[in-house]
Amino acid sequence: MPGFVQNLKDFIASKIALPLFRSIGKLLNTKIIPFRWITLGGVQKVTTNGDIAIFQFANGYLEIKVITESIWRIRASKSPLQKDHYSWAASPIETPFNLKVNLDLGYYVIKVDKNISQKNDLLIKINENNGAILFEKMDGEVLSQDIKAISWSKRKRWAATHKKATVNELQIGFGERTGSLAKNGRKMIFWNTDPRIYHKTNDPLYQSEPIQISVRENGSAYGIFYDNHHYSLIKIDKKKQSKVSYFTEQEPICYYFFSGPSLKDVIQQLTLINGRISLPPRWILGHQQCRWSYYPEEQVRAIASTFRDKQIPCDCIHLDIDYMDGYRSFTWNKERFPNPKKLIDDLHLEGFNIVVNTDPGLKIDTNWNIYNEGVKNNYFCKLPNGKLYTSKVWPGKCVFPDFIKHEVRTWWGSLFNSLVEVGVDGFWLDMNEPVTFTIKGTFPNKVQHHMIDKDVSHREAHNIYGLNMARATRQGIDSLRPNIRNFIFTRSCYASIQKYAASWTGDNYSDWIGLQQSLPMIINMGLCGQSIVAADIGGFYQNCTPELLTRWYQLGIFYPMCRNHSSAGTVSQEPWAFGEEIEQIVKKYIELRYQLTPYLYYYTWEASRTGLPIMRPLFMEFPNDIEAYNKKWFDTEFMFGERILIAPILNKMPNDNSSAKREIYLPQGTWIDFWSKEILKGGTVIEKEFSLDQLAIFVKAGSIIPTNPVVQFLEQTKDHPVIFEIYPGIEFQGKAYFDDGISKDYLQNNYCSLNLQGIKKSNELTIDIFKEGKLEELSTTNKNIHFVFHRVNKPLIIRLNDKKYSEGFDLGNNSWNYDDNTKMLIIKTNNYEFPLSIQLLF
Ligand code: MIG
Repeated sequence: MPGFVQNLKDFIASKIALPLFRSIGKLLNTKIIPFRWITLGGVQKVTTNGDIAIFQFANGYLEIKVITESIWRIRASKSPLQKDHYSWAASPIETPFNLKVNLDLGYYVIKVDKNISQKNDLLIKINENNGAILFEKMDGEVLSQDIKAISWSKRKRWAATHKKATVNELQIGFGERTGSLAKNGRKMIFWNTDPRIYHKTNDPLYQSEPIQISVRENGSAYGIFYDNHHYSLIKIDKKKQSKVSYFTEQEPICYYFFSGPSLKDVIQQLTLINGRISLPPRWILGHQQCRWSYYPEEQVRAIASTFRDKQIPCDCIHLDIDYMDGYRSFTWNKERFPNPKKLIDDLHLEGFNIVVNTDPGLKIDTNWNIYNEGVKNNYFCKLPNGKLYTSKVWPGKCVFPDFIKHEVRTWWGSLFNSLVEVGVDGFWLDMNEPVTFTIKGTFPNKVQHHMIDKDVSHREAHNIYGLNMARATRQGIDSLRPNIRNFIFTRSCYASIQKYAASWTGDNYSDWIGLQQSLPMIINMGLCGQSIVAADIGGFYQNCTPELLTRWYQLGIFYPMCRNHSSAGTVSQEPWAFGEEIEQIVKKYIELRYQLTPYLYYYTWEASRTGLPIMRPLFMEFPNDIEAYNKKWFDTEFMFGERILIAPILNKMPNDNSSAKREIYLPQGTWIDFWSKEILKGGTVIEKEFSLDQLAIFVKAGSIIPTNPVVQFLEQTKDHPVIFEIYPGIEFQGKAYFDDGISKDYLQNNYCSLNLQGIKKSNELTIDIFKEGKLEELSTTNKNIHFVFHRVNKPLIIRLNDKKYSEGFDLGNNSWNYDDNTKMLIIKTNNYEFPLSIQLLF
């Protein structure tokens, strides 16, 4: 076929046919919000029972339940509420509290029954005439207020709430969405979709996390988790004082309210209910390489050896769908991969971990035991007439496991045995929105799922299909490999997914918008509790360019998970794909990620304990800095943990130029330029040019950042010293976390976490290091620690606990040296005990 005909065909397919199909598909999935609504009406009866208060209205019932002083649950229904409430996301939590209700000036005031309340405790007021709810803190700050009481559509079973926000409140969270971090002015649908379109207003994408977090310029924040997994929608109007309307096809409507008072508090409260990540294996923090698809086996080996030959660090290679036999999940294509076990064993020896892709659609093939077993045991989704539901996906005609059903989850989990046996390290779940190759793009509503004790339509189970696939996989693999921190990541999910799996932002495009959007997207997903998220570095669809790949790595090395991935049919985009110059720059940044892994590892561990994200919006760390709430900054800069600020280049360089210019806001305080160690005053905007190899990184003054030397894969760090980089300041702070990186032994206290604190006085600088956890050392094989003080005066004497040392002392690995030019002091020691006190005397 002549080239131009092919090009024309491609053009028509991608610019006309695809968007047309997608628009029709979207229409088929869209639901129209009803017009006529009934609200609660006046209160008729109030009963309290321990932690619960129930209000009976003219037109419905409202239940208020306290969980903690700052977490309350609201449920409402047209008919009396059932006592037990089942949630696919929230864990039931025993509460020690009781409620008390008073009628005061037309409002029922509901408080926790205790003698002394704190100013941040939450109380709720309910209007006795119309049922509107008001959420207030004990100190009088109104957090949220119904503009209209909870209401029901006259026909069908929709429920709605309409709440008023204060002036200039930012509405963030809402899971995986395109566009700015703040969703003020947006309409957002909760209906898991494989979108194919990824521009700034396209909605929805693959995941549903109905979580609203509201932040104010005074630093106060509150959150709402609308725990309704049915088709739902949030509309936020554009005015300065926004109205947030929430509609769901579910009844009873249920939501949790989190009263903060700070953003960090809200996230801890939310993740107390929805769960937190379990600590992943350390290798997932390394660089990961993927492509649709690497095959046959020789190509996988070639990719692996290219990384090692070129000394570009890499911890993991992903195998996309083409490793399978006819796209049958859990099988291998024998021609392409004759001996998977041998391949994986060999790659393990080279320090690579292997992740494989698995899809839910299972091929109809009566010669395949997995298909036969599923049919025999009723594991697949059916139609109302009892016949199997079938549709096309990659393997051709498929059936689909009903993950909503308990036995199916157990069965599915056990199927991973064959992959675990050949040594597969991680599991990648795809197409679980679920996708079918039809115009609607997913199952028809009539498909049946078995939910606890009844059959429900797909309409009801759609948004929790991916969540339950991930849950089944997690439970299966954890029971196959009980003492390993197993790694699973998924494309589709519902809120609380972090308990089971990490995720990535799906099929983005190799364009500048794709790069720009990944920043607010990953932050918002993190705020919803998903601490480990990746966006495809370099972009998935379309051809990446050398400049885009470089800038994408400069941002991507700070994603919680750093994975290069691209679609079949696009140009290669491995770090070396665009020649020597780009390769060297990309390598330098991947190496930087490896140097910073001890710092990243600490924040990953923290995420598992508090739910706090790794990539943070500026206003999370600087809640009292008004400029931190400026979209210009929060959409283009972020904090990596508590101490490092990143301001990436997100735009193409002008054609006649060899650098890109950008403005950077440095929040209040003192900052150190990571590269030059120059000291800068915060609360200011700086403007700078960045050539292709440059990236703006700033460290908060007084930070102590744990790092390690560049290694090719993270397992090697155990043979190297840990280096604490100490940035100039008056007060010093840092944290670090160490364990074996792979087992669950850390849960038995087999870890070492360090808290470093210090202070500088006129002729003395002291750093005290306190340890938590049973491990005596930082790793089982290496005991060496280096302390690198930047921009410090030369000390006369150094003291480690009670031992005094003068310059250059050398007792094996113990020494200190000072460089007058750079004003850098390096102390090396392997002879220490915690608590350790380091004193520099000037
Ligand atoms: O229909 O497995 O988002 O990462 O490379 C496409 C092939 C199916 C979609 C995933 C993408 C993956 C691709 N998959």
